[in-house]
Amino acid sequence: MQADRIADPWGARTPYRRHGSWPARVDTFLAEGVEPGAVERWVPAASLLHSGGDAMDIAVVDGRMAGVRGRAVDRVNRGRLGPKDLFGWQANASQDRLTRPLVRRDGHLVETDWDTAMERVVGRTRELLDERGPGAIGFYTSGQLFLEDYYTLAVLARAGIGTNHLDGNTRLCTATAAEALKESFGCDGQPGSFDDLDHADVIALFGHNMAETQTAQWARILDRLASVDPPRLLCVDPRPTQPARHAAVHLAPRVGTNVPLLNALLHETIRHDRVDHDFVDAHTVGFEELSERVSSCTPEWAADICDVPAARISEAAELVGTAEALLSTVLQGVYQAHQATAAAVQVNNLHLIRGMLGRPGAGVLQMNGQPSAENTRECGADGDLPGFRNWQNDEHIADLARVWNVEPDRIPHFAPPTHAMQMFRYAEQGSIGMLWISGTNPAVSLPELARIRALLAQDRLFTVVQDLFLTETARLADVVLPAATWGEKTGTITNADRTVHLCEQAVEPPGEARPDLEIFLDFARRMDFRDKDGGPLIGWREPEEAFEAWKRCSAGRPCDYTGLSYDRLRQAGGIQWPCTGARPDGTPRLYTDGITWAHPDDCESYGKDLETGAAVDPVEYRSLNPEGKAVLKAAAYIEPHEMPDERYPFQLSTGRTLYHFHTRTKTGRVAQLDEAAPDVWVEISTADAERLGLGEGDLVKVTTPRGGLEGRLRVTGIRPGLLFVPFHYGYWDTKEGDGPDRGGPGRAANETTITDWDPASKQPLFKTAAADLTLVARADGRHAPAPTTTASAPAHPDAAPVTAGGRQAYATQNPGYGEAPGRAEPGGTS
Ligand SMILES: Nc1nc2c(c(=O)[nH]1)N[C@H]1C(S)=C(S)[C@@H](COP(=O)(O)OP(=O)(O)OC[C@H]3O[C@@H](n4cnc5c(=O)[nH]c(N)nc54)[C@H](O)[C@@H]3O)O[C@H]1N2
Ligand SMILES: Nc1nc2c(c(=O)[nH]1)N[C@H]1C(S)=C(S)[C@@H](COP(=O)(O)OP(=O)(O)OC[C@H]3O[C@@H](n4cnc5c(=O)[nH]c(N)nc54)[C@H](O)[C@@H]3O)O[C@H]1N2
Ligand SMILES: [Mo]
Repeated sequence: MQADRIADPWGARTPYRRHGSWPARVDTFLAEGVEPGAVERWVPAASLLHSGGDAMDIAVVDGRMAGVRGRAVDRVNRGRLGPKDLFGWQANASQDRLTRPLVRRDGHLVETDWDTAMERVVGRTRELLDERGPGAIGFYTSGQLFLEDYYTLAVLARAGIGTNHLDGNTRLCTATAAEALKESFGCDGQPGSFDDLDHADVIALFGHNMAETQTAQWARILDRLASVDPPRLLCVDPRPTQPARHAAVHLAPRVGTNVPLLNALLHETIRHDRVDHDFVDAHTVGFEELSERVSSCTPEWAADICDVPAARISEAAELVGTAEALLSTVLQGVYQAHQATAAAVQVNNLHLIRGMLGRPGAGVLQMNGQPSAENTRECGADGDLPGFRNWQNDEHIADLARVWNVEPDRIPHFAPPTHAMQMFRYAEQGSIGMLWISGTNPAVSLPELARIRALLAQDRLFTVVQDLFLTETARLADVVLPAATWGEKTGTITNADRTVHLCEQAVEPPGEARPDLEIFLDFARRMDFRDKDGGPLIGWREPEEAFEAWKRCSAGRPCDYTGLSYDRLRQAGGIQWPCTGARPDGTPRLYTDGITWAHPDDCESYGKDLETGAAVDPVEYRSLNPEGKAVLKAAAYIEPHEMPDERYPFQLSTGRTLYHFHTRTKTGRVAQLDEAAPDVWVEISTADAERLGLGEGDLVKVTTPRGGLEGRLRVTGIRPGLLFVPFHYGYWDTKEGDGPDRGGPGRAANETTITDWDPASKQPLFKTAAADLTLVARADGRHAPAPTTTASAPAHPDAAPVTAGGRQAYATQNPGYGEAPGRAEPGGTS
């Protein structure tokens, strides 16, 4: 069966009942003119364009990628692929891929060979180490490389260079997920499983537009909704997302007010005594204080702050309070909003007091966003130590030093690992003299872009950028290293429910582009990093050897990989960690039998004060939680730092659309996806548009104290008082490669966002700011370049043409194939 998968992003329904198994449906897209029979090889991989880990096979014809097919036997997606995955791979073959290293000479980036480029990097590293020490060097990496890349980077940065300045763009993405898990459970690690979607009777989505950002899992929910015993949904989102449209209760709070809303849900749960007291007594500390702190947080109190009717809050409380099996998911509407960690922790609290944890259907998904954000965290390529080790615990440092065969004091642990926002501050001030950026485009994705551009452009800062394309960031670099990517290199990625997939190399990278692992290993070799016995610090050369090295580092920690191997992953497909000799099939859910990693000797973190971010000291933690139970941590509401006023009367939020990925370096180069959402737009509510006499397609300017952007207006069912802008559109045209698309800076959402972050997780606030809106020019028959299939659907259906992809977006869907999950032959039909 063929379908236009731009017009129908979630594809055909395959309904199934609660506790049933999700039927397979194999989605396939082959390039124009490629017949299924012509495919020479199907090479296994998993999605690199979101955190779902959707399993897929890459079609190879004549040594080139020719299409993709979902893998029916994999439990994560049962063959389904969303539009980004069906079409996004085509970007790999873009004409403007970087194929040779570049170095800056007389102000210009010019092509060179690898030796010259790497010697320049090594030369500058040595100079800075000699003159100023390891603290002058920083690494800013990604959530889109492979586990093997991150682990290697973590070893070379922390024990090779000896710097504390290593973080990922995961800081912008899942730092709050990690922090909330540490606060509640003492340790990172996703409690739930996607399989809980099959068993839950109530699913609550907090600030998570799953329909657009995890399309396969949303298809799973749609399939359950289409059956006779559908789950009931609670959706908390100020926009009319698809989940909101399907929800039994939709709350559209004022942005930045998740904490009071959740406190009211906790209040109601306790008031009606919908509490699992046995669970609370056995597995938690802090219940009395939590009860006390939320005792005044009535629905009426929250209604005022959140600007939603008290009656709706009571309905929501009833929904979550009476669920038999409650599954909650949390994402950027919480993590990037005001009081991020405090709010995410209240979701954990709701589950803990209701005993909704560790059994089918009852679980929390503190979601990830990026495909390998989980690996960045577990490998310690972010502001954590490898294997979720605790930087404040000397035993953990000694253990890591043993794994790496170095002296413990070689591993910086005098202070918490530096977070990305602080690293950019150090680069601005000059104390960081070299910044090596891999797999991320901060000149579009960090807040307050005018500042970021200025600091990256400084002469005194030596910047290395490792990417596929000459991005906005690469253009400001001193050395640009051309990387190979997904499909061109081998390695593993771990999705948001701890499922590890192997992605195998399908084709050769273009020109002289090299896998990230090779680049890091080349640097380590040239730097000649040694262990304490004079042997090489990093003894591996191949991805599989790096994976084996990581297994040794993960042994005995929560993210234990010792039962996994490339062969095992080839045979079985995705497996959820921890996976050990004793548990060779992996672990669907954590905390099935009590809380396991919160003991003072084991925990990754002793926690932080949610208001100030101050670290709890070990002695205090030990006395509070001697037995290592889950910690119920209360939080009071604090007003957002930037509230609307006369000058900036709107609230402004930013985020995603279904068809694009981040700064569009891939999706902007693919016709099907680009055409579905070709340029930035601004969403406004019907009430505000009417009040201001504005309409669909009007060109408007959005201004904040940091800067402004222009885009066409889309009038939607978004909550009044709020504007929404997608953050995908940088100031360089991805299609041309060498020229500003529409006159340079002026369309990126981050021109307007604020340099401010959550005190506990240090995640920047992309979702809560105050803004002004002015008319630039009337629509004159034009409409906003925004999709109609998603949260950006116009309030009046006729306001804009319906989003469709036409023939070029036709993909096959084969329902019913491969009913039982089993061995992962790169399977499916054509
Ligand atoms: N299509 C697509 N999919 C992606 C990505 C992509 O770029 N494109 N990126 C991946 C990555 S890295 C990530 S992190 C995820 C992000 O996935 P999501 O978090 O689902 O996406 P966002 O659009 O950032 O934000 C989700 C919602 O938060 C709501 N929101 C804003 N402020 C508030 C608030 O104060 N409270 C509440 N409750 N909600 C609020 C917004 O209205 C928005 O609909 O998506 C992943 N998947
Ligand atoms: N205003 C606003 N800003 C946001 C957000 C928001 O919601 N609103 N969301 C934030 C979030 S959650 C995220 S995750 C970030 C994402 O922000 P970024 O990570 O900066 O965005 P990407 O476009 O994904 O950048 C990834 C880069 O890596 C390159 N790349 C891809 N694959 C490979 C590879 O295999 N190797 C190498 N070396 N490079 C590769 C791509 O070409 C691209 O340039 O944005 C954050 N910024
Ligand atoms: Mo993200």
